[in-house]
Amino acid sequence: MKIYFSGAIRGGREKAADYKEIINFLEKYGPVLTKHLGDINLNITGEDLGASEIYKRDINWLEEADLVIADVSIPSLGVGYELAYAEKLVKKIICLYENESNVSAMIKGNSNFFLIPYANLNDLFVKIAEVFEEIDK
Ligand code: 6IA
Repeated sequence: MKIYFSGAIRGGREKAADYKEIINFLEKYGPVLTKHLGDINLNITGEDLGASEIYKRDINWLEEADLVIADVSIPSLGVGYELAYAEKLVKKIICLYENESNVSAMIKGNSNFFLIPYANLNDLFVKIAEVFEEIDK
């Protein structure tokens, strides 16, 4: 099962270290196509010469993915775009968010997204494992 993990870049890199741990955990279930999201050196001020290439590559990966998992704790235009795109492709979609995050109603109110609120990463990993058990059935 190929997994597309989505998380904020220009939206803010405060959770980059968490993304890295989440990606490592998800790799137990299948290859994660977007491992760079967990790269804490991916710098939001870095020169973005290849925006068009990045866009095409990410859309190809989204099309290839069996499952899209987004951390929506940090509002991000790119993550919202990817979620809407994945929804139109009728992908399985899971949205993760830390309790108390200010998540848009366009995400929280969408019955096509399976929502997983979490208190901390340990709590999240227990919940993700439960969801994968259901997917495997
Ligand atoms: O609006 P955001 O930048 O927060 O959007 C983040 C989402 O868009 C992620 O889930 C990524 O899949 C995608 N995305 C946005 N920018 C990039 C990127 N480099 N590389 C790969 N995926 C991206 C941006 C250039 C860097 C120097 C900041």
